[in-house]
Amino acid sequence: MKVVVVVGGVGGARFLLGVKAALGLPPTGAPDAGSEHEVTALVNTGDDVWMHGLRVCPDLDTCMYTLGGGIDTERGWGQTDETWSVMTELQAYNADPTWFSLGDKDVATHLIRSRMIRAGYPLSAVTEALCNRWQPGVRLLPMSDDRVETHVVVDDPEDETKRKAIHFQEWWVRHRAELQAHSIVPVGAEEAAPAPGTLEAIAEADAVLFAPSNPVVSIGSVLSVPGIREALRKTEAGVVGVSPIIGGKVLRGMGDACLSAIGVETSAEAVGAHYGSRQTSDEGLLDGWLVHSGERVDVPGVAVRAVPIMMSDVDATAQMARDALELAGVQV
Ligand code: GDP
Ligand code: FO1
Ligand code: CA
Repeated sequence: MKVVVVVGGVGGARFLLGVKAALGLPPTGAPDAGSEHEVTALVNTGDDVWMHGLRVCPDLDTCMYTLGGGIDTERGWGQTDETWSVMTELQAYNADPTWFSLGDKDVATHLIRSRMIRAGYPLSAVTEALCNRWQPGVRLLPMSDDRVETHVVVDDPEDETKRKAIHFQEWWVRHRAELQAHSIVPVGAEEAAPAPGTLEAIAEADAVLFAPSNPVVSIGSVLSVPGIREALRKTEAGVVGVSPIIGGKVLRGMGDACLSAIGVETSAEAVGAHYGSRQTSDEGLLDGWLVHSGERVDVPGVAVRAVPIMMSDVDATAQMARDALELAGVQV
């Protein structure tokens, strides 16, 4: 079976662990030779940023480290058993930005990526090379090889009459999303093309799932790449999303600030309606929407199912993935 999953970082990576388990794939490492199942993750790259001359791709790396067994599970980003010598040295030089930390082991990933990008390799090829080591067991495809970076429009702290756009990482990490976001813009998206293989994977899929990732800066960024929405609307596969919101709250992080910025309420119902129905609306993307047990949610034109959607462990997440696949019309 061919499954495509649209993902961001932590929420996406954990969901992918569940999808692999649901399909009987090993938690880490490559699928057994001859496995009939193939999972392709379309990963958000709007969080990507140049830091200290290094290209950092947080969501790709979070997926790669999580599925490769090397993630720091507490932090949710970067590698386990990290040390911070490079960062301490950079801080001693007062090297800007001092608010973004790169672990020593993580730096090696960024050195290789940056070297390959400077040598002219596209991000998809770089990601494939990095995955040769990590063996995530799913195909990790960046949403685009072109540079797309999410920026957030905030009040200019130096001039109250003005607004300015800052990189998503500055807003998220430095300001902890506490500066009011007037808008969130995927800069470069209009001129970007989907990475090679993306549209084919969607067209050939038996099921397409939206992970319970941030609807604005993870799923929204992937959808901002021209061609991806159209491919999702056209595919014969069922398209099913999993709500990242339970009981009117995001489960981790400051995702509610992103939803407010685009005028969408923090509720499973509002986010489902934001993605919309593939059947009954011109722009909508969903056939099915998975929400948490006990929630009463109505999204016109979309089959809503309420099941446990807390990713408390891999078994619970695998059951969620099975429910999502079933709603998409496939049997595992
Ligand atoms: P990020 O890129 O690291 O911010 O991660 P994602 O965009 O992939 O996912 C972040 C979202 O995951 C948050 O908005 C959370 O609400 C959601 N999330 C985290 N844990 C869970 C969980 O156990 N269940 C569900 N349904 N959503 C979760
Ligand atoms: N998040 C932080 O809160 N502080 C950091 O210093 C930080 C560094 C960092 C380095 C590499 C990486 O892959 C991720 C990193 N993150 C950090 C997480 C990241 O900024 C965000 O959580 C995501 O981009 C949102 O998905
Ligand atoms: Ca992210």
